[in-house]
Amino acid sequence: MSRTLDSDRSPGAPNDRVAAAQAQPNIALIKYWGKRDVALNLPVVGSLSITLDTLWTRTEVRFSDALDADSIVLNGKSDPKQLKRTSACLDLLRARAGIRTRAAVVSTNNFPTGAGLASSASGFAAMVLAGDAALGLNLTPAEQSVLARRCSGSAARSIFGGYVEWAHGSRADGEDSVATPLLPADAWPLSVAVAITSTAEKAIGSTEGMNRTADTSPYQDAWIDSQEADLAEARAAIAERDFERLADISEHSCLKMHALALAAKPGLLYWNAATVAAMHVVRSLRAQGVPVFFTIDAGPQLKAVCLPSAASRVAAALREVPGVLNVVETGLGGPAHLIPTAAAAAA
Ligand code: 2P0
Repeated sequence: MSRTLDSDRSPGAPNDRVAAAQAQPNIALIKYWGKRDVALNLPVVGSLSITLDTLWTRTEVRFSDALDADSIVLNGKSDPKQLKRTSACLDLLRARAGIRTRAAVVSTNNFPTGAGLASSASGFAAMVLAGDAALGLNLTPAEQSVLARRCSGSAARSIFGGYVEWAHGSRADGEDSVATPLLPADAWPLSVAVAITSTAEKAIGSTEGMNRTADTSPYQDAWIDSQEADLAEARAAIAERDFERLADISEHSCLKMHALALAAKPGLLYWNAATVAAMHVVRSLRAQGVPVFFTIDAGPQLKAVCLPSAASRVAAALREVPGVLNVVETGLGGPAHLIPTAAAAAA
């Protein structure tokens, strides 16, 4: 590699190591909530998710000797609040490569950040893929999933497309707490309508919420004890393409996670009035025979999962709910993947 003067090493210097990647958010049907090891970010339970397709994060990672600090630009703005987690994730990549080089990260989401749409899942999955490629680490998807998990738990699942299970694992070092793909998206296409009821950043982030729940909720043991049966039920429903069975177990897992969090001290209430109104609309549609169920994460958005034949009816019904600001329709998508750096820059 040729040497360059420091003054030449602005973004784009020849010996910079740069790559870009896209990842999509995922939605857990069997929820992750709670950590068995905070430092290694190991979950107390396994979880099972679907990866989406039209919502994405595109991220460029540029390691450059010209930099004396990491930086993150999110949706066109420097974002110092995200810097600590970004640097921690970059540190894992640097440790793998045996380097100390700082990096500039530029990331764009085409959906609201921090409002329960799992921007940390797609964000850190994209960062790990781009960082891996920039540094030439040649990680396997499983290794990428383990690294992404350390950055944000649900990011472990966004490495893969379609139906994905993330194992809680039993090893103390966490190397077996990795996601694996269960079924590709096109093997059982489903549609998802995301009812956006607020674009504000949530007051209590998932990490803090989980830790508070583990420390204070009286239902924590029951949550952990019942998770394996829920996962087995969801796996069977997916293997049989049994929508009703998947609907029942998914709503159960969602409501159980929220019951657990509601019982923390102080209780975690992630829903607003429109979230609850949308839950009733989905239940009413299902009672009329429409193949649809809801799931809700650590935020006020409701995700209605349905068979593609019901997608337009479900989206139209959600648009009528007072307080629903917007409904985003999507299908199931593929794995995180590399993209040209120009595509990330243009995002
Ligand atoms: C999930 N959530 O399974 C659950 C359900 C939210 C509710 O994973 O602390 O951002 O970075 O590991 O992955 C959101 O939590 O938390 C989440 P960290 P993460 O999708």
